[in-house]
Amino acid sequence: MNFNQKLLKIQQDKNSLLCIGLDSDISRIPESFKKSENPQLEFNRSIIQVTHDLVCAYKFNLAFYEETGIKGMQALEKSLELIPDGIIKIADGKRGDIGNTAQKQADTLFKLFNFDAATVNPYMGFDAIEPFINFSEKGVFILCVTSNLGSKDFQHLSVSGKPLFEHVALKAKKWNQHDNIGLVVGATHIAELKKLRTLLMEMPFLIPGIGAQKGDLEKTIKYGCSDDGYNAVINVGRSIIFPSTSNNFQESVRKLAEKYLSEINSCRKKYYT
Ligand code: NUP
Repeated sequence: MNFNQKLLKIQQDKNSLLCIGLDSDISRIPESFKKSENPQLEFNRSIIQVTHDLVCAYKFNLAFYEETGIKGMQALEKSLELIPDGIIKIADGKRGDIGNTAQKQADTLFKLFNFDAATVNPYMGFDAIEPFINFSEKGVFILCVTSNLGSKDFQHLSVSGKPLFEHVALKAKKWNQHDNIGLVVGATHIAELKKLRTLLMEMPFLIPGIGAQKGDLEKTIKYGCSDDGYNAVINVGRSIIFPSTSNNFQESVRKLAEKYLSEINSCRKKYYT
């Protein structure tokens, strides 16, 4: 089964578009985990234990594991093993490079770590991401409109009458021969999200920017899903994994994940039935 079909099936089976971002920033991990041999791993374990039934995916931003060196790599490897089957594991490293290097990047994430999907940067063009796309059972999310302010510096520039991000989307459509390509579209850019969804009705969109970055969840669901109310992967990181109360950590994380899932699902009911 190719990646995009696999993702859709998981979303349908679990009735969830929620992706939790395991950006386990060592400087924000609660003190109670600091005593353990590998705080990032224990922190992730405790989140996965209480949220795995609620999510379609977990996304790991690799920077938070690179920062802690060998221990970070071990935390990454072991955290991935803790995730039950039927959940997509996304490596967010925004990869892409000349062919032989990109091949190493893809082999590392897909073969060594066994991630199901990765984010890639389209700036270097097709050959820089082709090694990722060639893994047809793995997903490749191409940066299209990013959630940050700087997205306007290049992504919105008009090129041959269209913004650059639209060219990226049209190329992604063309390159999607294996049905395993998706786009990254920030929840902080609703007009662009709406436009992209009309251009690419079936393609999965990985949508960060909800919670800490203050993207509008209702509009994200309204404009970000395909016709059937699926194919948006709604990433929430800090707003779930770092609860503001210091009471029972697992209980707080569970409540936050349930809150986001229920908000997502009530918006889906409103716009897609
Ligand atoms: O456009 C993007 N915006 C963004 O925030 C593309 C991303 N990959 N991200 C990532 O999503 C970001 O690096 C972080 O890992 C996550 C958002 O986390 P949070 O704001 O929910 O904590």
